[in-house]
Amino acid sequence: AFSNLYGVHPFYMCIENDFNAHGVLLLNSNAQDVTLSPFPSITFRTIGGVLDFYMFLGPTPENVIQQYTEAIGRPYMPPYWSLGFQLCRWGYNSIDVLKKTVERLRQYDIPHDVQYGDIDYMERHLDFTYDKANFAGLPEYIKELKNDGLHYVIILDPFLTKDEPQGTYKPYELGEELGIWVNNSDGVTPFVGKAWPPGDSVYPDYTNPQTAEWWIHMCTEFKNVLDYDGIWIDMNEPANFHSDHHPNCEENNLNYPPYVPDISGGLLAEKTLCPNSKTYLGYHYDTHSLFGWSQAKPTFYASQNATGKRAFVLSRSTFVGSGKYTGHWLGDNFSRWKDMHMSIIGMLEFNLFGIPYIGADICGFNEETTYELCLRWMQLGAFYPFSRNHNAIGNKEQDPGAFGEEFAEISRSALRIRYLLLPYLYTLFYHAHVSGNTVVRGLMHEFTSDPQAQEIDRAFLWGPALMIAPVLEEGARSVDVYFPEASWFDFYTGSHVPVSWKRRFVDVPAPLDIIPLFIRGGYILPTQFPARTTELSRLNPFSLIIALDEQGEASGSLFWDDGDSIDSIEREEYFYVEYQFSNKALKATVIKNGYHGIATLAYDTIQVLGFTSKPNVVFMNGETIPSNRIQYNSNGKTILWISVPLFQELTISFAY
Ligand SMILES: *[C@@H]1O[C@H](CO)[C@@H](O)[C@H](O)[C@H]1NC(C)=O
Ligand SMILES: *[C@@H]1O[C@H](CO)[C@@H](O)[C@H](O)[C@H]1NC(C)=O
Ligand SMILES: CC(=O)N[C@H]1CO[C@H](CO)[C@@H](O)[C@@H]1O
Repeated sequence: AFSNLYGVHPFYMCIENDFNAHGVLLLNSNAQDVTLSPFPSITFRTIGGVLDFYMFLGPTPENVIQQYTEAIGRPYMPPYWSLGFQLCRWGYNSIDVLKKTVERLRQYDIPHDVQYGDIDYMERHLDFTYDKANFAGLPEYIKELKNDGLHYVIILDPFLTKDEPQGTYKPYELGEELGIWVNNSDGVTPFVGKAWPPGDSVYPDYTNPQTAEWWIHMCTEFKNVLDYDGIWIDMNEPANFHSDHHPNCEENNLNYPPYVPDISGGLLAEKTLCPNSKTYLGYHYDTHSLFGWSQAKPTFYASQNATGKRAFVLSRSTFVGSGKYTGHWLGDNFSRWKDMHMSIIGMLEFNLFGIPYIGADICGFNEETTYELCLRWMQLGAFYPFSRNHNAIGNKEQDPGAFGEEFAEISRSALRIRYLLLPYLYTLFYHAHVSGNTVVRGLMHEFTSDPQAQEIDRAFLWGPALMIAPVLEEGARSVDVYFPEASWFDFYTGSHVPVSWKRRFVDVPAPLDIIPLFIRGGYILPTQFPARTTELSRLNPFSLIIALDEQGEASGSLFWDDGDSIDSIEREEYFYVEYQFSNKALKATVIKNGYHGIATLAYDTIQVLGFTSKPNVVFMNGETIPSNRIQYNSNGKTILWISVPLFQELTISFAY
């Protein structure tokens, strides 16, 4: 039942009985089993390499991940556009279908920032080509999308056919000349496998620095053909359609070791290369699990060098430290309710692994989805850090424009909540990048000593402050939500949830058009009015949602920059403001004012959740706010309409 997936992360975090957390890494890339038993105990059983253990002492779960990512590399800062909604499918099969799909999202005004091409955009599945018959006009269409504020991501596979007529396929011929393929055990002839392209394929050995140069060169050259913004690297486990039945894989201890960990198919070579093939760093036996990792870094620089902008890389295979260069999606899942639930667990895991840019294929990849599953998945997926609807070839369409008016409307409203909250999400990525925090986290990170919270895998948090409790069952119109010890506010109404709900599971209504969301008292969330793309939403006014805790206090921060230039943090070209609410007053303190684009941005509303009565007077920077600009609702939600530049220091006090 348990077998290998796409990557290896020999790391765990443990919360002890005294609620102190620690983490352990076994930095080892060989094939391995990890077994848990109820003693409690954990057993690593690896068939090679060094027993290189690292301990991270916490004591909190967030401390463990900060320490772990300090050791392995902190996550990269994603471009702002890559936090927008993304659409893909394998098997548009023609540019007309692609255009129609994009057009219906536009018709329904569904937020849409990124469009993908899967392998069917290529000519006969050859990397660095596009299908000039079925996708005639693709380069021009990509320009059109970009003019409309969208971004375009291409897929590239890590295998190249060696069987094209001589003189017609440069990527292979140049690589052959450079001698950069993974070789057979003789160290001179390339290992040959079978993958998507016609004929047989060779595999670039990304552990070789020369391969990295070749790859960056090919990607940069291809940018002149398709004006892409990011690169999606698939099949980099690496995948081979042949298994052991092929000529290679001689009988020896590397190919057939005395012990084989629990691998699907029971062979190390199953659907991949022979373990005794040679890479620059050593035998594939030792480097297999590093293939995707070694490809991520040169792809990061390829994306950066080709576009001149912040890199965007999405990799299927990952290893310890991959998060410095790439995001990840959870792979080829199925359109099943169970897989939707599992995606929350996968998302929480990859946040522990230092890869917070994570999500699953919304609506499911394999098999046919259904209206209700896909709709509930659009709602959940609106809260994946990486939010992409993706479908497999041959399945009926499942983009949010494909199911008619009601579906489109509900998807649109979930995505508009995402877009509203993007400044908060982007700020969480800033904290992940500079301090190593998780972006999405389990309730146990914030409520560590609550045994119930440790068990929750059906709800999750964005940072410390937003709880997402999706519907994960067919036909359900309510969700059993656990409320740990804190003040919680209903996101939609701003009402305080009853004190009696604390430390209890409560059945919360969730009609088809609602995903239950709760804001935690004690936090200030920066928001921005949504739009169809982030290019447009980034121009809109900002707001603050101030959710008070029991002491009437709250805090938060906002990170902002141009969203897509390289190393804006390292070059100090950013804006950072901290918010503090106490003694009935908000104070915004600008810590860093290094981004010139901040000048045109302003706050237009401030919302305070949790006042028990209407304030008599409100002062902003010493001046009285006219009473027609203050609205107090009986549920305690207070709204102020203001107009203040973002860069200005701000003090707003409420008098009774
Ligand atoms: C693979 O073979 C080529 C010659 O075909 C050679 O130049 C290269 O160094 C070899 N690489 C490895 C890692 O064996
Ligand atoms: C291009 O890639 C190389 C790595 O090969 C990197 O050192 C360099 O900084 C990159 N240049 C730009 C402009 O991104
Ligand atoms: C085959 C496969 O990759 N299945 C994955 C589908 O998605 C779930 C959750 O996202 C994973 O747990 C499965 O491994």
